[in-house]
Amino acid sequence: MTGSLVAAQHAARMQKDQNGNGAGRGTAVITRTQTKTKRPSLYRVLILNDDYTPMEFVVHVLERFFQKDREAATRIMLHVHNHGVGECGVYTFEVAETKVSQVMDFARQNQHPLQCVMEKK
Ligand code: TYC
Repeated sequence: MTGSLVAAQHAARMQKDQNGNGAGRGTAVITRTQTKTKRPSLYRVLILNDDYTPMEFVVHVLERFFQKDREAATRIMLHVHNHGVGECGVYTFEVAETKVSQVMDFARQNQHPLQCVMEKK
């Protein structure tokens, strides 16, 4: 066998397939069976201070919708009272949206002007 034929056969065996795999010809490779996972964007849910909503109502909101114990709820409420705004929790978009709606509906039902908003982290 000539040297050039041996070299051509070797080159054919080493040829990469269309997926860029170098295992040899006639191979098929599944490049990705699993869908690529992406971390979801996160959103802060915030409450705003006002002059009229009772402190006890805000503490109740934090316990009821944000699973805070009384101590944590009181700390957050006082932070908002003193600084104007504070974080209730961090959630994915749909959960944050639901929390905001629940708080706004509950405040309105009880005729308090409490405001709740979300912001992208
Ligand atoms: N500033 C209110 C008051 O003095 C209490 C309050 C706290 C209201 C937090 C809203 O998000 C709030 N009664």
